[in-house]
Amino acid sequence: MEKQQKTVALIGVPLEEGSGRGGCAMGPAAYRIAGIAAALRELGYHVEDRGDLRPEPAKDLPEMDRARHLPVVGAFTRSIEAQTHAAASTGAVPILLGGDHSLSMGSVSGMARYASDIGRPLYVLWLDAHSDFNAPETSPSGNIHGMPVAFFCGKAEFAPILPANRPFVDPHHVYQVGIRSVDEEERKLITDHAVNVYDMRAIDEEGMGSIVKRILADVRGAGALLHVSLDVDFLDPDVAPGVGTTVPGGATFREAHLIMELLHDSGLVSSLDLVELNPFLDDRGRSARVMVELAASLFGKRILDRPTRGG
Ligand code: HAR
Ligand code: MN
Ligand code: MN
Ligand code: MN
Repeated sequence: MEKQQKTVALIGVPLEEGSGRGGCAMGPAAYRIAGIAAALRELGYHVEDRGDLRPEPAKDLPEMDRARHLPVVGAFTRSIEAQTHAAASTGAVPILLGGDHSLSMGSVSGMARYASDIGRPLYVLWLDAHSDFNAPETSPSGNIHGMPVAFFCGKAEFAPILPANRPFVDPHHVYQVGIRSVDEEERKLITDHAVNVYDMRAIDEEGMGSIVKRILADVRGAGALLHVSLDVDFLDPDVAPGVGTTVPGGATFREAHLIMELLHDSGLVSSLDLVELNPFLDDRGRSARVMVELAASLFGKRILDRPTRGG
């Protein structure tokens, strides 16, 4: 019998207004030049490139000092939510080519709606130097890319961006790995809401493999879908310099690949964000290529075939 070919939907999100600087809008182009579609086709997927989203700024959303460029970010959120939900509903795996991290307000909300349609919970694996759990009232910068986790958990609403009855993600179903930069008030929020945070010290002490295996066991046990959100600054700046918010002491090349390999083997991943790539700050395309290599590992590229081990 012929194996059914899995479809991957590439959704370009040229959004940088959530980040407070220019450059992330060039991200989708950089991923295409780095060969993301070919890399996935080589692994046997049917790849549909759905082009770039270009919504008009939303006229019904206000300009806010504490949530900068809300009409632009909100318009993208609506369009990303709809496109992500539509792609997942046809059985495809949506990959969001960012774009700054505010795009996850739309992608995760769209996946949460899809998960609720099919009666399953949505878990989120957040690979980032930052917790991105600010609300307009707590943000030191007013940049919305520091707020998406609070938004999709229903803990930050700026103005009616999505319908009030949208499904939220339970903060306790969010697993953050690689964290090393958290603002003062944000620290209290992630503790109060019981977000599962594995900071860099936890990775140093316990090892990436054992942490990720534990997370995947939780997801499997819950019968959940898993959305993965990969921020370039999760990686050490020596590995991936093409990002506006570098923080020293990040994940190594191998730690990042190991996560992707374990995610692939788990078969649990339903959707992926690649965010915060800023090609203007990159070193001859290095960060774009690393992100494409990581995506390939997540979709099954491996060094050698391995015997199936228990657990
Ligand atoms: N916590 C800071 C703020 O809210 C910086 C957030 C930076 N976020 C990203 N994505 N680069 O993780 O402004
Ligand atoms: Mn982020
Ligand atoms: Mn970050
Ligand atoms: Mn729970």
